Amino acid sequence: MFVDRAEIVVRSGNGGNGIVSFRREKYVPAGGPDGGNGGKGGDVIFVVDTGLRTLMDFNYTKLFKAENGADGQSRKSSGKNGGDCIIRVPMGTVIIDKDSGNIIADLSDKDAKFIAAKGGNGGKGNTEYKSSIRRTPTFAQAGFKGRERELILEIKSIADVGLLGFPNVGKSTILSSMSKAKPKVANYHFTTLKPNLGLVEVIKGKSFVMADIPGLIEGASDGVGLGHDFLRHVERTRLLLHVVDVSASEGRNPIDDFTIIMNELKEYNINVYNKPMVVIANKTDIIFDEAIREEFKQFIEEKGLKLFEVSAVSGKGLKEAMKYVTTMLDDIPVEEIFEVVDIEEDNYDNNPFAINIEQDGDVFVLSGEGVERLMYSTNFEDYDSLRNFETVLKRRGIFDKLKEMGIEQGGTVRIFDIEFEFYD
Ligand SMILES: Nc1nc2c(ncn2[C@@H]2O[C@H](COP(=O)(O)OP(=O)(O)OP(=O)(O)O)[C@@H](O)[C@H]2O)c(=O)[nH]1
Ligand SMILES: [Mg+2]
Repeated sequence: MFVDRAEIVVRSGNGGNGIVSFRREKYVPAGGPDGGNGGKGGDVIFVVDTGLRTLMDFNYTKLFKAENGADGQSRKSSGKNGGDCIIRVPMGTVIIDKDSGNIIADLSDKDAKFIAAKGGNGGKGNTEYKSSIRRTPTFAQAGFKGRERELILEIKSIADVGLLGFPNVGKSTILSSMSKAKPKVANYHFTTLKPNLGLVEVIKGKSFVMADIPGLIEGASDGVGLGHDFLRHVERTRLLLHVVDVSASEGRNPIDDFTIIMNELKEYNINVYNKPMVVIANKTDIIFDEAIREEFKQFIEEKGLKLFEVSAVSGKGLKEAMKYVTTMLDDIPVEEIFEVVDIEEDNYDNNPFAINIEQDGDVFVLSGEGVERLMYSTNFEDYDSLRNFETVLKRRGIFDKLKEMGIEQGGTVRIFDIEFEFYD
């Protein structure tokens, strides 16, 4: 089954904690602080891998984690940074933030790279808190948290190979016989109104995505028979399989069919016209005029195009055609077959200093990552550390906010399950 959409969860690494440590040397009774900083958490980074075609692998792995940074060490050694998590995706992958529904990245370039989740910074060790008035800081800073987010991946490229031709020539039959796709097949025109995608693998390990494009008719380049909509699908393929009913079962001559379609391609867009093309002469099982078939064969070969004579219902000749196509694709770059999409701003409120205040009766409750880390960083038995705790809250305007909200001297502030009395 061809998968062009996947949902995954990514998680960047937490920053390591800074630590409290003091030099311990022989004959030096009270050494200075030497606690090192925590290492940075790893990022989650998307990169393009031009060898990939589908998002199939994301069916098996759903969670992608970067490493956490290590805690600091004594002797002012910083903790090791966490390793990044590199996610390889096919070119043309669009990344959508599941929460907001915004498109946040468009990896349509072979060198495209996108950091979807930044790792948290490491916390500072107690060495960093040393100052002229605080010679032996007994507190350190907790590491900053990484970030977890749900993402949707989508590929906009519709296929490597597009089956095109007049209606009813057997395009959907070819797709269903060469892949697990089950497009509707019926003996009338415009059975297919939207492309169906199938994964074709006739050479092991070398699969490609094939689409049956709705039938084109004369005037398609002017919009006749939804021509424009259909032709747009062809634009985003690397190779065209031009299918012709060589049995002339509907009374048209295959050379005319071929010529009309080529004219429409040229009118529509010269780049489409110039795409690599392989010709499939289909319905060879019901040929009643060998001359028509022979004439068509000559006509195509004179153009220097490769022709395969097949029967899609019996499957005869199809495998060889697909093998040829597989090899041909090796030499056709996945260039710019993608539409440019509008990228929304990746606005994520990732303020690691954020502190929320809520009122619970008379009690003022502080929460948020900022306060969580501050708590973790504080040594409540230590006067200096407590002073630092207070200073940080003041500096971030929390005291002012509390007063605005009407806290009295001696009022209660709660952080997690610890309650403090408020004095300004
Ligand atoms: N005898 C014979 N009939 C075929 C062959 N290939 C397809 N058909 C028949 O031709 C009819 C049309 O086949 P489809 O595969 O639906 O054709 P299509 O090109 O996808 O048609 P649209 O989607 O309408 O453009 C069906 O009745 C098929 O069974 C073939 O090799 N031999
Ligand atoms: Mg069809």
